[in-house]
Amino acid sequence: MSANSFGKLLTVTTFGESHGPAIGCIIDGCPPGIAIAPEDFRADLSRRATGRSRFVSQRRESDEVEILSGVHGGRTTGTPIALLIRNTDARSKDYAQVSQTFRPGHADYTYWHKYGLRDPRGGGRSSARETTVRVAAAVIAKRWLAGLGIRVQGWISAIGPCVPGRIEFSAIEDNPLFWPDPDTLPEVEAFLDGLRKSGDSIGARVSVVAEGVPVGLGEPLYGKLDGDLASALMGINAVKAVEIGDGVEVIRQRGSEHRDELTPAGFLSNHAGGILGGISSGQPILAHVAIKPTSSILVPGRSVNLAGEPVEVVTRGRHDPCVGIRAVPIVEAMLALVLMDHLLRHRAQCGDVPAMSPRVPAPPFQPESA
Ligand code: EPS
Repeated sequence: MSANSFGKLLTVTTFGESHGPAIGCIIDGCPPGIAIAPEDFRADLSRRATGRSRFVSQRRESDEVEILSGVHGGRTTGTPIALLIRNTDARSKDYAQVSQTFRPGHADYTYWHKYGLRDPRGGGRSSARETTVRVAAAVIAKRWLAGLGIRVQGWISAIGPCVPGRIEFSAIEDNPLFWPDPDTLPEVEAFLDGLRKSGDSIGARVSVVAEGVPVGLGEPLYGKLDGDLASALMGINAVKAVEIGDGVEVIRQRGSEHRDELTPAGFLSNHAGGILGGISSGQPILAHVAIKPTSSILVPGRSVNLAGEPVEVVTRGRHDPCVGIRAVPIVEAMLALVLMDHLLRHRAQCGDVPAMSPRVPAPPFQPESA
């Protein structure tokens, strides 16, 4: 499988560049009969879109999805689904300077050295634009998962030094930052405003939970659910770390603290993040992703040009001060696609039983403890 495709039974191949005519994807292996229409993509695509608030890139794209194949009469047919989104607001002149140099911290450098040439306009494939079609593909996956009682929700769990005091699920979609704590929202907004004025950028932590996932998804040893999830999440541009459950905190934990004890009524905790031995436990799947600060910033930085001479780089254009904000629906998308792929894989090998009915019930997800 090529490096632009992921999944085993449900595969998604993305194509296109940020400043090319269009971006798109091919979804193969999708079960027939899922109801889907072009307007069904709008809600999730607008959650990820640029131009939604002063805290994100001001590029304006309509992100209208054209369904080219695989859907007839409003339902998936089981044949490859092709989705296309045209780029309508690329401003390539912003990249004239970048074409002769390397932005410090950007993939400019490695793409150039690997391929010996690059499409500098908009960062090409290294742009966040590519993630649009992953989110589109996952609209179909989320719909299929919802039919099985599985729901995926992401939120921002840190922006630089700002951490939410609590996680209120009902508040996440009420603000463009996906910030789950209304009390500390003004503080984060003030922080981001100051950052924008300084021309700098900041990193972020995105958390995601999938509830209603049955026990039994994931295959030892090279098809572990957490292994595939980590690969899918790390495959998002700008991701520098992935954690499952308590993640790096396990370093400080004792066995007696970390283990999730069992009673006939179910698990008593979820330090494992819903995955034991690479296989889902029936508990909520919980993952966290660290997103680096955007490298295209106005703060001058040292670099070299294509001739290897020292230069000072200042990157102008319509860049995100915190690209992690828009990553929330992308992280949800990758989790949904991995879960759908693994559900299909589980069915192919084991059939629906017993994975579709957990033997030990899981307690509901407690956002406060995330
Ligand atoms: C991006 C730079 C900006 C963002 C873009 C990601 O685009 P431009 O090349 O026009 O300056 O707007 O994000 C999107 C267009 C999008 O849809 O996510 C980058 O360098 O990654």
